[in-house]
Amino acid sequence: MVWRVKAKPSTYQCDEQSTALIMIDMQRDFLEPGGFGEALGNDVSTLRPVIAVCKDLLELARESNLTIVHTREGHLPDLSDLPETKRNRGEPGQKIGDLGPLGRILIRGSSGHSLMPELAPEKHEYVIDKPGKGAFFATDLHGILERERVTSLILAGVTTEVCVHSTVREANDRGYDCLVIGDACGSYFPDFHSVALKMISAQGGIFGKVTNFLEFSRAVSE
Ligand code: C5J
Repeated sequence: MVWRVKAKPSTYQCDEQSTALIMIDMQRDFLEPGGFGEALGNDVSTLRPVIAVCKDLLELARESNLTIVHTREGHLPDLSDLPETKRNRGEPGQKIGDLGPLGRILIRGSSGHSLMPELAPEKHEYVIDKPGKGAFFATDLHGILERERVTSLILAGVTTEVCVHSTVREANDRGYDCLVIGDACGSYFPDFHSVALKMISAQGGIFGKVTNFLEFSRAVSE
């Protein structure tokens, strides 16, 4: 079944056999008080509206039998995969690896590192742990997508201008056809969010195309 999604700058076309949903970093560390996002001085409540849209998107992807990949940004407890430059960012006591209300900040296995319970992965879905902002860097995401014969990616998650953007750029360079669901992405900075989406779809869709959940669900149910 071919889906034709109304998008910017033009209609996006894909089919369910070769399409994956990539749900980026919907972790407590970014969305809940006491995590990494708040340690960086952000108001994490700005991201809350995205959870419900991501939940609807995940349900639609499950009903459509898409390949589903969840990503989590985080580091090994011994910090061996954490570059010094990244470790040094933030206020003393609030850096990656320090102990916060949700456990060690952005460390694999701590409660802050886990995915939001509303968006918990199902058994057969992929969960990619990534040390960087882009989901292809230092992970086997590309291999997984090749094995699943995926060529089209539907992207959502947080934050729009950081990990979503980095992943879209990496995916585009690897030849994936990307569609970003704008209202299923969020940023602590509303102006960054809208500019980041424009940067993706500008210049003829230089990194990919952008739509919203309503348009995507319309195309799926047509
Ligand atoms: C950030 C992310 N914002 N998942 N990570 O540091 O976007």
